[in-house]
Amino acid sequence: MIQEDLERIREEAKEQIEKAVSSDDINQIKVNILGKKGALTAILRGMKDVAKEDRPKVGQLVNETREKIEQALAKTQAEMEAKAQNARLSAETIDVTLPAKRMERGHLHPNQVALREIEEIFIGMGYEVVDGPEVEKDYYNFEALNIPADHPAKDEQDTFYINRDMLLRTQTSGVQIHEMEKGRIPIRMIAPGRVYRADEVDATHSPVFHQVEGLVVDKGITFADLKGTLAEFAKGVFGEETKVRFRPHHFPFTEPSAEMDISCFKCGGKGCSFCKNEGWIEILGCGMVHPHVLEMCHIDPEEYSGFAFGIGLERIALLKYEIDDMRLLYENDIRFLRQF
Ligand code: 2NM
Repeated sequence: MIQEDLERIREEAKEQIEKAVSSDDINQIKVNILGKKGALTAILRGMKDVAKEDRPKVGQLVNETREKIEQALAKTQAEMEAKAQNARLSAETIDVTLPAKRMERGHLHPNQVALREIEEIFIGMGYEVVDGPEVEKDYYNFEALNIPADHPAKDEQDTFYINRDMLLRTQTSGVQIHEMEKGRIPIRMIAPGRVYRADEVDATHSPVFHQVEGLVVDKGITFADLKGTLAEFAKGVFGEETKVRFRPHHFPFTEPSAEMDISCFKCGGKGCSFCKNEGWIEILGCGMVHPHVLEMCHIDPEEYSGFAFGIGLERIALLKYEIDDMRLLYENDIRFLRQF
């Protein structure tokens, strides 16, 4: 009897669906029962043996059975999908109350810390911070600074030339020359920036380093102004108790010229390993702007005078943080930089 066969197919389908654990199982059941070679299809094929008048009724029964099985399959499929979705959601749950992962924080480079401090000190004394080109004319780097054509600093061994009259500045003095040429006096300025010299890298040298040069031009500026200003600078960077001394020196662009030492901030001047038993540490070069330099900038040396100085920024940073090798400043090792 077809009715009994259909009943049996439904029962079988029900059992199989109950056992199904995956979508694959469901699909397999679909194929087995409803597919081309499935049990239900076989019954449809057997319709030719059914009496003509019974065919509509039997056909309807087959269709009902098919629909019921399809509904049961769809229901189970949906349940399985919902279960899988819930499992995924609970696996992906995040606890928003957990503490956040620490963000890696950036650090100022020791050069930058030192520069900001130096700028603060000079801004506090009424100075302007001025910028200028790193690629400079020979004239602004050497000639206008009274550095003669045969001076050893001009040698290709020491200076990076771009061509016959352009070079990478070896000091920031060109910025001061440009400023003097503008003819706006008084001038109180510092020019911090990158400078280039054809040096081999070692613990105290680098072909690229930084200077902070300064210039004051006005009526009646004397060496006493220079001393007072640079003593203030030294105290600002190395502490109020810092003493300074000036030793005669020579620069082509200043006359007289001097080098300034500070009392050793480790031993207070008594002598220790840090200052190599000197009690003093050299920190900058300075002097009264050479009259010829003023003249070349159309400033009358009879009416105006000025002082200038040049500070090696790396030297200050190394001393301040007691770093014994300049190369550490350029390696950008995060373990080093984290300390500043
Ligand atoms: C130094 C030492 C002494 C200096 C001179 C000038 C200028 F342009 F005014 F002539 N600028 N910077 C100067 C003076 C630089 O560096 C060790």
